[in-house]
Amino acid sequence: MKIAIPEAIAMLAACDEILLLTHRSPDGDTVGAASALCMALRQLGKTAYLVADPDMTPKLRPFSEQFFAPEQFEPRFVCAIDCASSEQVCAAGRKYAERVDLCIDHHPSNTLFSSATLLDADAAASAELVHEVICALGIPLTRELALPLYLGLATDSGCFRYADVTPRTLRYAAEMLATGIDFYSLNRKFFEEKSRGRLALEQRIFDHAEYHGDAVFGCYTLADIAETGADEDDRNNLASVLMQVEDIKLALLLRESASGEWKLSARSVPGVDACSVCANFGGGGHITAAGATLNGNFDDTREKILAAAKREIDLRGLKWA
Ligand SMILES: [Mn+2]
Repeated sequence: MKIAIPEAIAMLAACDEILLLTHRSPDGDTVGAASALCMALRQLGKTAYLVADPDMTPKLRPFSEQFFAPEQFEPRFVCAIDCASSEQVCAAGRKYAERVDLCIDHHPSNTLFSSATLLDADAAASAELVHEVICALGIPLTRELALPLYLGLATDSGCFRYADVTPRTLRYAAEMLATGIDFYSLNRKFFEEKSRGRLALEQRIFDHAEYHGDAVFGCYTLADIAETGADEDDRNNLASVLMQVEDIKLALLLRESASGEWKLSARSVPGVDACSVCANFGGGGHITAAGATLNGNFDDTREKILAAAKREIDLRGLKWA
């Protein structure tokens, strides 16, 4: 069932012993929005924790670790943040994924797996919705609350560059900046600095890149990861690097995972549907940023992806070569 802010507020005001679930392959939005909500709920005197995800990346740990639930914690209320489906809930929270009471999300592909869902696909980040929830709860926006919310807004919007940014996104960001957060350091850490491992991996992706007219296909393997020393953080949002290529409308990045599967990340300009490309393989996400998991050998997997990409490019009257 879809609900609006007032009902979400009523649910949060009435509940206690709360566990907040973040999604697998955690990003700044799921972590920032969940951490801010956790802080806000604690300010209301409630017991609230984040699921202790051991896969939390080093860059995101400083925002999340202090809220991790102790092992013996048994929640009475489960709230998923930025999770579009129960499968997306991180492994550490999987046992609660089928009993989620409230989901706060902005993915248009949300499966409404939660008892109640506060879904706004026009929000650039789940942090935008959590900001509204926190305000509606009557909690003043402090610097402590604003920093993780800003993390969510900034990371999901590519530092306010993506097409899903709205005046609302920037108004909320302005409110966050007004609290005196150190946005410069955060922006530098998340959007400017790259480790040497990241740069080496980006170089390999471009070394292997195949250009097909308005689309580009790139890939990297477990060997590339080992040889470049790129860690989990270094591998975040690599598909968007392919979108930096001039005139590219659709970028596809395939990576080998330790489980033997292939993970596809797709990015596109508005008007090209990266999500529908991924939907061919049971994936989903946003129209301009989506993902899917595939099985099979590399050559067959690559062929299937290129065929799906060509269909999308042809559908939009774009160039394939
Ligand atoms: Mn998000």
